[in-house]
Amino acid sequence: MQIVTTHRSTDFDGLASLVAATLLYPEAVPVLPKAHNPNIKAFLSIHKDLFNLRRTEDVDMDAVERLIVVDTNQWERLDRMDDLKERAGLEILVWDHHESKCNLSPAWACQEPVGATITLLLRGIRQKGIELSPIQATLFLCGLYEDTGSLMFPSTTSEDARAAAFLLESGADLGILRTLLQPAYGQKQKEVLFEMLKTADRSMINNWKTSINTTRISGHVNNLSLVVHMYRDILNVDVAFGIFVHEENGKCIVIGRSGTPDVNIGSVMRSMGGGGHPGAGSAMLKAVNPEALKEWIAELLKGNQESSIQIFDLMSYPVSSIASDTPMSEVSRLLEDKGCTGLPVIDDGRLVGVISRRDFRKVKKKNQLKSPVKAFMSTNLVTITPDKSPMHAARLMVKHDVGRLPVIENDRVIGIISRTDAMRFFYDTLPE
Ligand SMILES: [Mn+2]
Repeated sequence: MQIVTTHRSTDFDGLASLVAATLLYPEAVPVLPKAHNPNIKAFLSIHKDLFNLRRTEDVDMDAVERLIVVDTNQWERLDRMDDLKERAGLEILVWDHHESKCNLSPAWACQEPVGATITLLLRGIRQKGIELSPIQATLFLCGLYEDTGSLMFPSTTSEDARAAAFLLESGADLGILRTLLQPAYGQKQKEVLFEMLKTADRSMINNWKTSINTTRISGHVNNLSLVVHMYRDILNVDVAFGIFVHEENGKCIVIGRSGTPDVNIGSVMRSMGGGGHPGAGSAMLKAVNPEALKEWIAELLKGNQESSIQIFDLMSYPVSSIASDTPMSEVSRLLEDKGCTGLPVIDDGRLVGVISRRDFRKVKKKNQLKSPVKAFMSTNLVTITPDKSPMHAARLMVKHDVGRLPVIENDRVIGIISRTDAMRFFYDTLPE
């Protein structure tokens, strides 16, 4: 007998991959974990009969010869499959997109870091020329959109987008999709969010605006990840963590959300025994001191040097600069020669202004070109320190509508970062 199963707290990608696997392995019986997410519950309440899903207790485990696991690669995340762990001759196949190290010892695995596991299964389905029904296509697209944030999460690959196109061609219904993916934000979630906002604070960790919030909850609250998502939005921070302490048993659920590519929530959560993706993840911890937990998260973030490129690595130096008594005609020639759009104005090593091509609009008469640059330069200085992130620089440039920021250390200009330098970082074309 063959069975296919997925992780507990099953989400749409898990369910979609489970159903897709039964198309690739028609002999396999789909086994759905007992615990699944509320929107899955809602989906199954209408569609259950279509998929012939079983529970672990309904399966004769002794007869299982092949186990197909989708959307996870960990024994711990399966529902009551421990009996199979030591089974001699059991063949295990894995389809998964998580980056964590697989502990299932599979005979065969398709493990690639695409946006959703369903994308990998669709590769197999298309190769075999299997046609999908509109209901299947809708379910699969739900999984794809949920795990990729409708193709917006940084983990999204071009293959995910092609898979979405294929599913739309197969009749996936976006109207139904919208209803299914509608997050369950109700009274309980609202209460938790309000509680969090009462004690919300922000701090800077490695130049990321961060908020780590501890809130006590009682009973079961669904969809805390949505609450943390909204919390991060409202506070407008780069990284947000919610530590939810169960009043009854002291268990802590940690949920993280990141809006900056610099912080990989998944790797932070894996250090805590949980899991997730670069943008989102969670971990469950047995009775621990929430204060200590908060410090632990802060430590992990400090150590998260994944891509902590700083302004220092991107800035240009040495800096061409001019003195404030340089005539405008000379400045114009310098800008032309150097092919740049602006220059810092420095007197005795100190930044006193910035002149850019734009400032030349203020020159109305030709003889004004004889005037010194200090008459036209802008003295409203926006600068940055070398330890800041490119994201920080980009924000300053947008906020103050400037194209370059002098980089200041100990009152001296040590470099300059331009919009082009920042762009180079975001588009990943850094020179080696
Ligand atoms: Mn997934």
